[in-house]
Amino acid sequence: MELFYHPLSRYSQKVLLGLYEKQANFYPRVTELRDPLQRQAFSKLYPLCKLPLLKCADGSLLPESSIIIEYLDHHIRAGTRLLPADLDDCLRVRLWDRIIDNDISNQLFLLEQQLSMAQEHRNELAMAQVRQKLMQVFNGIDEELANSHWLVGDGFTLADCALLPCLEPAFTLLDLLELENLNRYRQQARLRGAWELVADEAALAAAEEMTGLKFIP
Ligand SMILES: N[C@@H](CCC(=O)N[C@@H](CS)C(=O)NCC(=O)O)C(=O)O
Repeated sequence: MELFYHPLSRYSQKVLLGLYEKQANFYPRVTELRDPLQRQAFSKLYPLCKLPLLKCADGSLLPESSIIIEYLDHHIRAGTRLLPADLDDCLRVRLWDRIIDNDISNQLFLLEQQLSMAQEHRNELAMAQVRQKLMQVFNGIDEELANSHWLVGDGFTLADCALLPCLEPAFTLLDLLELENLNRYRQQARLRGAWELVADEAALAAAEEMTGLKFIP
């Protein structure tokens, strides 16, 4: 298998986490979509031009982080079971996965976009609304975590693969320190071996960009 991804993309991190949890072998294909040549080459593979993209062992191509993780969970028996066998638990996992992608990850992206603009061009009202919605979702997650170790029950699942890449950006952009259960979850996430691998690669990529060691096209 080959994974086309970028270490700083949240949806890529979600799939990397799934791959490490499943102890899967794969060829890493770091793809820089800010480079016009790489973007052009990648768009021939996947015209919607979004990362991550999995090239399966049979050569077929699979986009969309949640679908990739479902594929991995179905085809690889080793490692963590990311979609529970029990149908009700599985539906809760899928529900949280959707909520996290739509109502956290994509909203964080909107906030980050606004913050990358000069102050006078920012839409402060829209930013406040996004922040309020995000706080609502994180309050719900905090309540959920009062009774469960990971997001859905005691086992690490697809829902956690979706949430972990959002945690540090969310703690940077929002005031989440008073959410006790979420803070406990954050500490425990930092100690998860698979996440450490993903976070280390992201930190290295961020440092290379900051120091100018890596040229951003
Ligand atoms: N729903 C997709 C979202 C993928 C996505 O938005 N990827 C971003 C990077 S995090 C991307 O490739 N953006 C490039 C672009 O839109 O040009 C998934 O779950 O994989």
